[in-house]
Amino acid sequence: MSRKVLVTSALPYANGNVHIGHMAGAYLPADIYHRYLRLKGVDSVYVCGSDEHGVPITITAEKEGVTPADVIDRYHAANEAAFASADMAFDIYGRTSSPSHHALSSEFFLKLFHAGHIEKASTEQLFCPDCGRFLPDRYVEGTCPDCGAAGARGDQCDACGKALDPLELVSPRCKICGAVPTVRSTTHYFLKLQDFSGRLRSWLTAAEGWRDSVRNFALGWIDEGLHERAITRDLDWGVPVPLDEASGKVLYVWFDAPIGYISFSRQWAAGRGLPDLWRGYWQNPDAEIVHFIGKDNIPFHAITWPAMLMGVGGYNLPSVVVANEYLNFGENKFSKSRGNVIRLDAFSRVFGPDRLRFYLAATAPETQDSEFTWDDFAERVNAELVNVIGNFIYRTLSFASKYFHHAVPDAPLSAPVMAEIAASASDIDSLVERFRFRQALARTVSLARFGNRFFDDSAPWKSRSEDPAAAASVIASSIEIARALSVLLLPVAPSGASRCLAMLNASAEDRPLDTLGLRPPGPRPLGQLSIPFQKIDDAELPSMVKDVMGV
Ligand code: B3M
Ligand code: ZN
Repeated sequence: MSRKVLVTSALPYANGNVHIGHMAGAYLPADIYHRYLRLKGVDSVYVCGSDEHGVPITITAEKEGVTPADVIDRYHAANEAAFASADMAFDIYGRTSSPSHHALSSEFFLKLFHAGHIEKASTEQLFCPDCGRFLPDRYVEGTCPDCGAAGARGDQCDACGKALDPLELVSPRCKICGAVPTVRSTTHYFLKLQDFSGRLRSWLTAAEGWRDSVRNFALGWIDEGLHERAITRDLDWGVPVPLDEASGKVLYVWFDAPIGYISFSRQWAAGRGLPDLWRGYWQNPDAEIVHFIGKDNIPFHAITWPAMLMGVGGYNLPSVVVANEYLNFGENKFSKSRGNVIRLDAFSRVFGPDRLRFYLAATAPETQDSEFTWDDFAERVNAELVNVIGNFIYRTLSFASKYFHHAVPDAPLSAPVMAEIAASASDIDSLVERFRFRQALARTVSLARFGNRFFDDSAPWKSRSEDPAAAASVIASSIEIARALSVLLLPVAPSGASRCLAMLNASAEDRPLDTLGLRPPGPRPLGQLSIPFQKIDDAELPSMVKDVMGV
């Protein structure tokens, strides 16, 4: 049976446009991984969709004077389209407002409730006297009790990453009207995370393939002592708590959102007319679940969500939670209020998906934050994607076209070249399987550099007349490098890489990774040639940047 993997990316809130910081963190790495697995013949399914509940949605609706339904409809459609423009290969892009998601979320709540992992308790909560309502999560802001940063939200401090309860904030203020809240009591339902401390610890300790930073962060949480967390809210937007006694309360968005990974998988299966297909990923113990997230979501994916799965039973636990650091804009965070957010749709429209994907993969914030600058973007794309990779492929193919009848010459392949291709493919495989996409891409670029050196050193333009058989072998071997580069680049820059394969008259089907360095040479005719990756013209860059930032 072939290996089965379910890849997910964090579900973006449908309350704003996705930007390239999101793309670099939780989306592009997952898409590269999923596409790579498919090339390898692994049965990979990629699930994502909109997170449509919670305070982020209701606050946006209030700010804009529209309903939450208006907000989610608008941004769900916008984000799905933006991802498509960036060549994201989701198998499904679902919505947590869907009835089947609500149903599964209620089922999860009831199972945990009846198993005794959820308890009801009365609790103190911040209440805004001016707005006349409770202030959950982001409805309140104040100073972080831990690190002292201003502007910490009721649910989390962005500065130190600490998850918070609104009551812990120093000098809290109502986010909507600025009033100083009072404390009132209300009833809520609490998930008893402490029930799972032991199992979480042994699961985290035994899990393979995790980055130390992620594992240690989660283990640190457990060491501090897990306690019950409120999983309901006094809001009128969300999944209603499925108990008569709890009318007017909804499930906390972080309770229902991760259930979306399963409910969307079920929707995907149903959409394919095979309603049980999802079970092969979620209920077959040999399958792998790989969650890609930004680092601010670690507690929810490495503690709360697995605890929920343990409590409900019958589902696979995540195999790996891959959390990335942040991509910053120069030295600053991408931030809407600072006006430096680079929207994904605008970027893809102006520069095309390949250049964005290549650059974000080449500078991926895997082990530390990385910086985006426009100059570095243009320089890196021109130097590596265009001049090293694109140029090698194009010079090889145009030589074959001109001097070898527009075909792959039927000549023996160079043994050192084949060995280098095989070594690159195997290095890249182990890097991708350890989620080191940045190094994997660097290895691809180094194969192209090797190709250029081989071409230069072998000087086929000389041997063409002096020793045609030698020239034929150089070109046939170079074409094998070009084919390997095109295949290895498919997960990163799918549009351009597919064009390269078309020029090579080769196909990406049939587990092409297995054939790298193995396929016997032609004679095969070539396809129509064109420049695979266009250069970014220095003179045009400023107006292109303006175009991207102007939306
Ligand atoms: N929507 C948070 C975020 O977008 C949240 C992720 C949910 S993943 C289940 O950062
Ligand atoms: Zn208020």
